[in-house]
Amino acid sequence: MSIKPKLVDAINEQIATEFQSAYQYLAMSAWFTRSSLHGFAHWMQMQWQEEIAHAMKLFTFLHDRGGNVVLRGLDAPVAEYSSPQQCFEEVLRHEQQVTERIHALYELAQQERDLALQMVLQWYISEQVEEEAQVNEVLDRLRLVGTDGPAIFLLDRQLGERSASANQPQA
Ligand code: OFO
Repeated sequence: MSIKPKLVDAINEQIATEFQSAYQYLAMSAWFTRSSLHGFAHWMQMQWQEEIAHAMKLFTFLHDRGGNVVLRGLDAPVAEYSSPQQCFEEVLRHEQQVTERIHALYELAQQERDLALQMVLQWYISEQVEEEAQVNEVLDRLRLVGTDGPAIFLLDRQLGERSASANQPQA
């Protein structure tokens, strides 16, 4: 069943959102590297890779359905943060917005009775639950340690051990 133009547009929009997320996390990774927090920088690079995989899953889906992938321009990401905590507050705010967008896209897929798109988006809905939970966990720890240098250093080492999530799509 061919995909409706309205859905093609909305999926292209979501592909851009995922690439924008990737771009933002890469900028955050650069900021952490400049701040000599290499574990945080690694965490952000893992996040960057995940976002690319999220974009590519929809990219492939749209092609499989006979829709045209049209890539959009990205905004320059924010490059400076006042602290690791402020940076992660931004990550949480961003992921909450992405969750809202995924939910809106799912509702559109329901209205347009596109079952295949709904199936694909169910994966994104549960992925967003995982993403927000991961970010909240780091943020809770950052709020707890405040500006305590040794505790931040310990957290940096822990975040440096992050490996790729088993729940990622094959791009
Ligand atoms: Fe693609 O999950 Fe974050 O943005």
